[in-house]
Amino acid sequence: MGVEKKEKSQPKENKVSRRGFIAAAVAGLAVGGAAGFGLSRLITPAAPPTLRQVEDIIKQRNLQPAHVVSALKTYVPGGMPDEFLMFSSGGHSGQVMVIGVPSMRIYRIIAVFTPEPWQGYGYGDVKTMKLLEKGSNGIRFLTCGDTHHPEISRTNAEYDGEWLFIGDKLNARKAAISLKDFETKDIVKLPNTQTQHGGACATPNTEYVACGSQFAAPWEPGKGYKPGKTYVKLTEQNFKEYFRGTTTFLRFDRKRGKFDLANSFQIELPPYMQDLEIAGWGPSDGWAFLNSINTELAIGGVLEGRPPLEIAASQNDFDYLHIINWKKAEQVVRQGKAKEMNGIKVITLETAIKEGILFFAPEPKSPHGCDITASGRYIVIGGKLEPLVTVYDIEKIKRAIADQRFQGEDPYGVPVLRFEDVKAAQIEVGLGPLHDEFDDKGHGYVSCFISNEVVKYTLGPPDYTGDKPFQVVDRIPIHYNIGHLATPESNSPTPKGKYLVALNKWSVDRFMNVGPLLPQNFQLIDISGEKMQLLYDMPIGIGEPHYAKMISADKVKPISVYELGTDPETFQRHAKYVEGKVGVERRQEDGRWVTEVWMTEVRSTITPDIIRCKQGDLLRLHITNIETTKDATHAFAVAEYNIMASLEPGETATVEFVADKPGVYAFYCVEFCSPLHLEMAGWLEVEPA
Ligand code: CUK
Ligand code: CUA
Repeated sequence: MGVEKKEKSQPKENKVSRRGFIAAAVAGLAVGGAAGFGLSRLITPAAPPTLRQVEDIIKQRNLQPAHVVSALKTYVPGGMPDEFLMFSSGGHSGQVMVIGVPSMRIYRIIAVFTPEPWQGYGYGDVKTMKLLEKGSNGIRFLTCGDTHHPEISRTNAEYDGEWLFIGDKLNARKAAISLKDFETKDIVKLPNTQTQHGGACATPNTEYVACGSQFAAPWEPGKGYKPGKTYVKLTEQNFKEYFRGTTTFLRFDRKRGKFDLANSFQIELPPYMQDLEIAGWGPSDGWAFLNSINTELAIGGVLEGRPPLEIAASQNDFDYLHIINWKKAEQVVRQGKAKEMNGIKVITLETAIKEGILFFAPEPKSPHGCDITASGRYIVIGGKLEPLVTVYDIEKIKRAIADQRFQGEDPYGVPVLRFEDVKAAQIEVGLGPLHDEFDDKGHGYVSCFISNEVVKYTLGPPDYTGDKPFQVVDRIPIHYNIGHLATPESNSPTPKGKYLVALNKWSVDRFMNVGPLLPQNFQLIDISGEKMQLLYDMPIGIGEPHYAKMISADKVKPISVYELGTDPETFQRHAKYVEGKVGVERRQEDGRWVTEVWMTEVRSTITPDIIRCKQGDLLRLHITNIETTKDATHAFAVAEYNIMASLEPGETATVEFVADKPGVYAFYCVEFCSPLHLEMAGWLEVEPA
């Protein structure tokens, strides 16, 4: 009675709204988000701040006018878009980061080579388990990677915003990520290759994604390299004779979102350390370029009386820029002149030389980076150990090759062009130049690791038509140890200029001390004017980014809700989705017991909420998130079983595991999706065998 009385004394609307609220929550709160926005509109906004108040804040916070300008140039209010999206490698986190520019906010971390529970990647969701398994090397299940160079799919050499590719240096793998839903769709292990560094670089219409190896792998002549099988005793002599590098041209099937090894090819390369690779357009269409280090063929061996690799690999004044005629290579493969090795057609070094596919040009000295200017005419290499940027001219390269003007051959018989014949310019920049990016006005920007700066220079015609080509025009200090840098749509025919992000390895004193392992530092620099201007320092605390690709945000057009029952791997209806079906079926399959369950998730119910099976059963759960509302993601996790799936609205996923331990285990939705999210749960009963 007392309770009733109390309730009666409450204001009437309150009672009604409370009941309505629960009813709406139970019914699924179909317009949860929208209702929230409605409420906020009822609150009277505060009066706009006066200039005086702004000045007070500047004083109180000890800011300089320059800080305020930076803040005004980078602040992006909630609800407003960033101008650019930057896809950054996550280094040895094995993932990819999606960052808005100029706000420098992280929007997504895409799971690629490393299991990631929030996305339900690698924790029982069959499609992600299979992806990681397929991308492994056949000798063990790989769960770490080292991502270096992202690439965006291209149409007529322009970034088209449909696909993102990234390589794993550690295990020579390549991944394709759809920018329709920002999920990894394929991973392949490159045959005959142990490690790769050449990036992912797409040919002008994404016919191929190319990538060179890094450390040469032991190689059986005519048979190639097989992980866990190929053994060659490591000696200096054997290294020369029986180790090989590769460059792989991976065919990519856009429709299926899969790499197609059967229609890919590979070129055997000498055991130099191949480095970054890029495929050209315009005058360099049909050609790919790859730099290299360790043409000394050193193997190290400090305890065996040889100098360390670091010293032995830095003796030569010149290493070799690899110049690859991939269009010709494609023809040679079609003519049947390639040899099948471990599931891919390989053009042997001998054939590559004979058919005029592979040429070298000297490049000083232990270089780094390999970039192409907007016109497609200049190939730009960072000097690393020389304070120089070397610019090659593809017109000169093509002419020298046509005239057969060579200075000789390398020890493997690869023709070497004369440096003077192919060089366009050398620009003295700063110490430790690594990578180059370009703007829309014919400037290059080079990262200088040792002198801690970004140096801006002019290119030559047709990229830059002013009267002082190939000259340094500006420099800006960075903090500290810059590796790559990124400008919007650089390394394509139409770079956009405006911003540059310096991807710095060290942050030292730029942020709060959060322990000896410090974040990397992304520094946003305004390049719209004559002088570069530092705008913002962004800590990166998840891994060591190498390269990043930045594109106009409006080129990327992701979906927000899947059609009901979609399998994100194919964007088709999931093979096991049956509209309206929920239930448990237990039966024998090839001599083992399988408990198969059709489940749905919707605010705030998991159906069925009790699943009973017997110990030893293979549990196969087909879970559909039947929401149609944007952002209404549910997740699914089972206690003690290491199972975690994420189900975006409309998605169907199959989760599989063996119910090997008896007991009663809670399962629940892990995304706080509704007021009754805590009630969105159930039980798995595993009856002892
Ligand atoms: S590399 Cu890391 S700084 Cu892998 Cu492109 Cu140059
Ligand atoms: Cu669905 Cu919490």
